[in-house]
Amino acid sequence: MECGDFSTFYTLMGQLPKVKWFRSDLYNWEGFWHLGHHLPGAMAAKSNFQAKDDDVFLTSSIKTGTTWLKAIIPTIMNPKGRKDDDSDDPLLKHHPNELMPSLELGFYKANPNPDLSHMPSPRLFRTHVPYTSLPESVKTSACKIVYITRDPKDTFVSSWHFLNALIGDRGKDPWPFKDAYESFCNGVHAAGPFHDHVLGYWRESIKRPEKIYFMRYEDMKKDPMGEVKKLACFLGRPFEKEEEVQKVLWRCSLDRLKNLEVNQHGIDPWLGVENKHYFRRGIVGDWKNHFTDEMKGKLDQLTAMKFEGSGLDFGY
Ligand code: PAP
Repeated sequence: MECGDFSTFYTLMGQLPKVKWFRSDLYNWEGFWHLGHHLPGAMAAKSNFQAKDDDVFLTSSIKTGTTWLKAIIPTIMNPKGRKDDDSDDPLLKHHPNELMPSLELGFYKANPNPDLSHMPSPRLFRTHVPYTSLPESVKTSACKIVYITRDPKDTFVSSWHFLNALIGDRGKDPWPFKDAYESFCNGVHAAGPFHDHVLGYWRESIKRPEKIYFMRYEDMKKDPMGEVKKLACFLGRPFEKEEEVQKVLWRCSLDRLKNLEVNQHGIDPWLGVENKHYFRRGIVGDWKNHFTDEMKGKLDQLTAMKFEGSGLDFGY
């Protein structure tokens, strides 16, 4: 179905199950929860977006380290991204969100049928929609998909901080941690249920490894050189020298990005979110500063149950 205006999608959205997620509404579309202001764009993209064979898609649930890859993938794809001269590095002037624009939060948010013909190839996009809700041509064309995930405990903590930072900007009280945690464990979370999101891409990546490259934030933190080399090979842009890998990693490092003027003071034009909120601690195990033993046990148990037999785990 190709649709020329948003009314069809708003009508459909109005018929979907809806719950409160702190101060926002989430709608259940195709088995996953979506924020109301993201969903019509996701529906429009599913109906109208046409993938090209050389497109690259970065996919993830929220707060799994996507911003790191939003910087790394464009830098790998940019012929100048691994060269010594940093003066024309796009990251100096653009938040990583701009280098891999979102389908549902960007192009298709304002226009259900945007003209993307001006985009140079290879086009780089990102999306938080689950595998099942991707536009059909993304699944069937030869375009490549990179998926990144993260230990659900750290993912949850990161998203809790992010939401509170947005609310804090407006001088409101934070979301009680326990309430947010219960909601996450119940699968009620933007782009949730988290585990189902991960499993959708994981299973497809096993079936079609040449199509979907599955990454873990923890692996990136442990062996960034090794992980980025593998990623570059998957993208068809292998590195020739170790220094090139180091250059890409340095350009995309949290410390560098966090301190760039554009990221300290800029605002995401599509989301109205301050760029600085995408860069926080960037560590593995931040959950230890927030979880009780009981919380850890319950979420680990849920993860083990959900992932049982899939071959996937986060090494608790
Ligand atoms: P998104 O879903 O809004 O795109 P996403 O980038 O996936 O957010 O997640 C943000 C997390 O990635 C933050 O983690 P934290 O809250 O635990 O600190 C953020 O700090 C981390 N992050 C952002 N950029 C980088 C980077 N260059 N290197 C490592 N981690 C990063």
